[in-house]
Amino acid sequence: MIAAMRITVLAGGVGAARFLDGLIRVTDPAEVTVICNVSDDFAWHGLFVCPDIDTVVYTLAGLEGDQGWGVRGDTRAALDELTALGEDPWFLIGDRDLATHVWRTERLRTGHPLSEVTRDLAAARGLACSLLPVTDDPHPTVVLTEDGPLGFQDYFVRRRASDAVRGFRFPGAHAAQPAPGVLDALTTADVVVFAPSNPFVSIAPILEVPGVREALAATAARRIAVTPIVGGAAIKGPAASMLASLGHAVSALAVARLYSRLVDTFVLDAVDAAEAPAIEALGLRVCVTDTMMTSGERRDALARAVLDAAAS
Ligand code: FO1
Repeated sequence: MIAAMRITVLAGGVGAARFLDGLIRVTDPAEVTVICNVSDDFAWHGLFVCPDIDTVVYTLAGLEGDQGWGVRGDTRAALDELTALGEDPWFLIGDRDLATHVWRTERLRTGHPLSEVTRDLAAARGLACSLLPVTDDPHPTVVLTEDGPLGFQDYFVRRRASDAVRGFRFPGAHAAQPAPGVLDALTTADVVVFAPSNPFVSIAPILEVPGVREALAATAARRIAVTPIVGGAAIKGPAASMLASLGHAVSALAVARLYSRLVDTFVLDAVDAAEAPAIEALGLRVCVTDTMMTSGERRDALARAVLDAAAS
């Protein structure tokens, strides 16, 4: 195990959960704080679903679904009944996962903030790290497409990310307050890691919460981003098509450009090693390693490489 450092991770999506899975095995989980995107959250049949929080919880609890989200081996009896009632089953909520949303919705309805509910969820699932939503306030992503604005899950799941993206809006951002502990976790960390997450719809909405960019600028922590793009493709999800739609190259270098004023170190996959000089020319240190987290060992190795880069 690597010597204890206080590590804060900005996280959203399956890539972040897999990175965290390795991280908590190679370092003391009690020193890890996860600041999680909430801009994918939405209401499903009146229930409050937090996909990024749940993906972290299930993955770290050893329940990771086959697709990276949901609960492994979950059944879909409730969804089949809803379908029999005439509902379109476009968003696949499994039976075990459903219990989480029922429980969370009731806790929120009775006045508990999302940060408290998330803390209790993480504890109930045995997580030893701290898990914080970036904000307790409503802070959705609106995806701007040629067909007009779409809610994130409408864009991503219902319409299978098939629309060309023109931009994003975060209409709740100006009024959102960072959740308790978020700014402290940034200012007191030894290392802040941008997980291998989508820069536009996972990391950007975290940065949009007032105070987060300032805390990142003020922290003495090493700030390290892990590439979500490997060999010109996204590890998972729509990051590659979003980069292309928005006029960027689909490359790790393009992501490094987006992050160049926010981090000091960029973790690049070995297949993209040729991009290292251009990333260094942005003023970033580069760590070249294997970033494909296709096994537990590779997740651990990536986490170790990130912590080694932080310590060097
Ligand atoms: N992603 C899909 O592509 N299709 C689904 O039906 C789906 C259901 C789902 C249920 C619970 C959950 O926590 C996540 C789910 N996801 C699904 C993933 C989710 O839409 C995305 O991973 C995140 O919002 C992007 O980070």
